[in-house]
Amino acid sequence: VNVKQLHRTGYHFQPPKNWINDPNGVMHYNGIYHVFYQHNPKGAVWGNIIWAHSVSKDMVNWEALEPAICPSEHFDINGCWSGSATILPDNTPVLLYTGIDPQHNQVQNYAIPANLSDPYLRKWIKPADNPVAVADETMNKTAFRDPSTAWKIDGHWRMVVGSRRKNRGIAHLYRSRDFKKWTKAKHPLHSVAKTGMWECVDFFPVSLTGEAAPDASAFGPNVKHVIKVSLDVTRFEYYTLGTYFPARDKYLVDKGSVDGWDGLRLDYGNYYASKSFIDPIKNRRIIWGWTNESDTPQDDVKKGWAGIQTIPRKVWLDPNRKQLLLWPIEEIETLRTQNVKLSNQELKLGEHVEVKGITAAQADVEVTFFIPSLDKAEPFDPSWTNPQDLCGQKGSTVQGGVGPFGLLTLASEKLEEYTPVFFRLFKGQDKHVVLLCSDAGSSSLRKVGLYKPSFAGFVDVDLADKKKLSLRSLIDNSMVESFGAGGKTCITSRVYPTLAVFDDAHLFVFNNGTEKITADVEAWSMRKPNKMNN
Ligand code: DQQ
Repeated sequence: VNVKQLHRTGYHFQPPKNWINDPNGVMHYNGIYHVFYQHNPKGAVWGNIIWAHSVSKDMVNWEALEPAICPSEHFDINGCWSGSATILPDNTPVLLYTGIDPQHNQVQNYAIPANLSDPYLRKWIKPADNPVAVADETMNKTAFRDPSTAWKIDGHWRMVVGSRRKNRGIAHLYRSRDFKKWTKAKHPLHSVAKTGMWECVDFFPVSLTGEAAPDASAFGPNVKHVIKVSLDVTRFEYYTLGTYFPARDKYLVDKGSVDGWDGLRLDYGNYYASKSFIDPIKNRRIIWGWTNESDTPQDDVKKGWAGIQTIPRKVWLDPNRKQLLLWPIEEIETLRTQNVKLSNQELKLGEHVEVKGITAAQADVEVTFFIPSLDKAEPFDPSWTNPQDLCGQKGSTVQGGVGPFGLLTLASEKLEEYTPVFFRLFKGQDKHVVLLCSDAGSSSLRKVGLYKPSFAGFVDVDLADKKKLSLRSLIDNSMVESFGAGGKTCITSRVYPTLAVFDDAHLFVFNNGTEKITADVEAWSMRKPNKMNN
């Protein structure tokens, strides 16, 4: 095996080589899924940014096409940065993107397909009336980027562009009648003090009554709206739920939905610059996110590549109406091969039981943990407001009352290396508090040059009647994408084991709490897709 490729993923979206970051312009058009992405065609570090382009019929197998947008004009000569796709009512797609101009200012441009009868839309044209939006004197010209998908109400298109004024994060609102001439609205759609630059702002409605995606222009009593921002300062994504009033283009954040660094996240791990779109085929909204490397740029140069896209996730509103749910698209299950089941597996304090018979380095695992009693849960200290700190303090080897219990993914046989993904339960004021961790601390014997965070998030579940918790992890060589409680809390980790690679990787279920737990486990080997941009 090529040692350099030890940590390459088997079924996640990657080009054969070089750097990738944000997914761009994701869309479904005439039976084909398109993903564009930020790409350096010349190396494994960020730079020379273009829009690379791949197409798919199932979002599992991908065919790489020639780059869609590259620097060529005065309005994008220094880079073609992130943006979005909008499909116009006459069924023509338009891409909006940020160009870096000769002065290194950020301007907004559009591109249209050269030939609508090409099913793959290989070639894109940049019309001469670009740029369509530039920062005025009151705005920050080098912090003005990532135009959103546009939505249309009463004959007026709207889009948002991320920005900041000093340290205030802003989603500037633009309006247009013809999609070419855009005018900035007097008030931004939303802004929050002390959050810094807002990158890759996404704004979309979710249904109050089910999992189906409402039309991008929907508003009113049957929907809620989501604003998602990628915060440059923390490198995490946050969102709020709220109500959108199109008459004055006002977004009112729901009570209890926190704007900023303590707010809800799409993912509590290595996940950034996400972008969503409506899939009309299955009537769902799908979101893609970028997962960066957690090794050094020198490692990336040696590997020859850096960055992957997460498995696309379906996104909809939790019936509790307080948060979103995210779940890997069902198409990914077509890669499942050998399968094993453990039913009613008892897990006593200190036990770990191997899930044998699958390729543990490349697997999909679903577990339900049954908790007989919550009596032994440790008391929750209300000062524990940061889940990541809490996970750092109370790792998988720190014995608890109820939990820690969960999976040891990408584990070496004797547990010199493992990435635990686990729950720990606490007794809170009036409710139990559930913590989900994905802890890279023990993931690799390599001591220097790796970022090994103890990523974690709280899981908002009510354990009063059903004392069970579910966990799913998509394991892929250096990637562990986990979904707690049906997608309430998602955590993505990148890890670089030295022993737990290929056939030497193992998977265990474990419990390190005094309360005995039982688990139903189902796991599958995951095969490579037939086509991954090769
Ligand atoms: N990446 C792009 C920007 C965006 C940032 C540049 C987010 O457009 O703001 O590659 O990762």
